[in-house]
Amino acid sequence: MQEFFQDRRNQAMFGGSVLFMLIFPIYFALVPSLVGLDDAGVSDASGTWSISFTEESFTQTENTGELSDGEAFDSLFLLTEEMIGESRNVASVTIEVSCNDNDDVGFNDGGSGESDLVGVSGELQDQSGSGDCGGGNAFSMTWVIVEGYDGVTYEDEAKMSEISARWSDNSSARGEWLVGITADVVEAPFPASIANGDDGQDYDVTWTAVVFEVAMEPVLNIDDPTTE
Ligand SMILES: [Ca+2]
Ligand SMILES: [Ca+2]
Repeated sequence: MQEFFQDRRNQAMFGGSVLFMLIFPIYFALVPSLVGLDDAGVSDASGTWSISFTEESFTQTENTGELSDGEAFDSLFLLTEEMIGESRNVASVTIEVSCNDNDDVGFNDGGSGESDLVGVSGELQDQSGSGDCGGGNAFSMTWVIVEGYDGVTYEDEAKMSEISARWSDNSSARGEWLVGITADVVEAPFPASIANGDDGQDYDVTWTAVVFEVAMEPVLNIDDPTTE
């Protein structure tokens, strides 16, 4: 046996065999999760995982049409369980409202908005915002559903169930999102308004929901015995 190990080539072969003896049982124990056979036992496997994300965005755009000063428009965005899918989570929902007041010069319009999330699942806080037309968005609101989501792959040593829980949206954000947009039309005082008049403003509205799926792959960081 000692002679066997004196040969450097035999040492390497033996080390390689040990390495595969270790890797294969681990690999096959994890195969069901790799191919998506997610039963309770497997889903709670612990170890070092490479966690990655597949992302999809749902976008809805609309224009409010011409609103007079103080007039309101209800913008609705429906985010359904069917759109999200069972294995995916909602990272965030954003509404952006922009306008371009080209009706008059020197009397820039603006707008304001207020959410009503009574038709949305989860404990989400209502928001409000306001701003001027031109120069980017008049206002925007973002609801972060899964804190810290950035879509970047990372490694973690944990149970699969812990990682899943970390990235869960807890079934919130589903339903009918509503933001009421109110026009703030500014025009030159009379009699300048005769020449420089402005009796309305329209607003572009963009809703974006970011939805993602988590994938976990085992990281096999077993020390190679041939290099020890
Ligand atoms: Ca104006
Ligand atoms: Ca206007």
